[in-house]
Amino acid sequence: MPSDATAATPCWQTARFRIDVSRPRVMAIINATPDSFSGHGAEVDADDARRRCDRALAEGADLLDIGGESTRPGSTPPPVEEELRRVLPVVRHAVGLGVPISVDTSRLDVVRAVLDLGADIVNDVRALRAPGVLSEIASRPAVGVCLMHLPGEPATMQDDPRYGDVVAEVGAFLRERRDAVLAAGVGADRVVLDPGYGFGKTLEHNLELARRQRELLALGCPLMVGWSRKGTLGRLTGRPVQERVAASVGAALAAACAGATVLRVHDVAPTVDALKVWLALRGDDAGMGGPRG
Ligand code: HH2
Repeated sequence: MPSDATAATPCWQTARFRIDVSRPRVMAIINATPDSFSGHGAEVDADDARRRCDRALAEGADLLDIGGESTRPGSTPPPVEEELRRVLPVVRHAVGLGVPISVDTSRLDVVRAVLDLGADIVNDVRALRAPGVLSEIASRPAVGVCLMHLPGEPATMQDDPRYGDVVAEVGAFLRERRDAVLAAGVGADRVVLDPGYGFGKTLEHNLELARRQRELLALGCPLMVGWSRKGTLGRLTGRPVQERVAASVGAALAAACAGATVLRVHDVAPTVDALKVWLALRGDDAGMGGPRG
């Protein structure tokens, strides 16, 4: 059984880049989906998604996270051919941009195809539980992974979620998945964990996780968080999804203060500004100079 201590690392090893996560990094969300909760609702346009990649980098994103499946509450996955159709043209473009490229997927065919194109990271909301995915990742020398907590499936995850101690249960799940990944031969420095804010959790569960987020750092892996524009922020502010930028920046900053080092966001420019100021105020203003160690 791998110990927590050996998993501790300030770097995230990915296929082409060793990312210094001793300070927060901004991961831009590039959804190539027609149905994400955060916007669009129109047919996917690969040119538009490619332009969003370029813009996110111009605004200071450190990494891009490209997704072809909406995992909003109540959603069901598209056919795998459709997910491939959405994601591949965007990944093909993004891998030439000189930054680490993550793909938000759970499916073996998509994982294989994007890694063959040169993607660096698999961000899996299902924590590499689909058949074949973990062994595919383990067969590659240095692909980074993000393992997220998701109880059940997005279609039903918000149907009365219950926990005894949400932090203990999310922590136990992440530990079990982390250990399974290490046992398959993936190096500890390739693994990042994510509590999955908004996934199978009520407002109270999300707040409890946020307040005790530091407890998850005891697992010894860097933490990713995705608060951006989520329903809990809408509940707290009374604002619709398009008006949650300030709330999202506030949540990302609070998560960074509590030790999260990969911030998954839609609104790159305001997040980068907020981090610059926070790092300068705490005397660490060299911090936003790029992720590659
Ligand atoms: N949230 C979403 C999707 N992927 N991955 C990680 N690691 N953490 C998250 O919190 C997370 C995630 C949902 O957000 P979004 O991609 O904007 O929406 P949709 O799934 O509707 O496309």
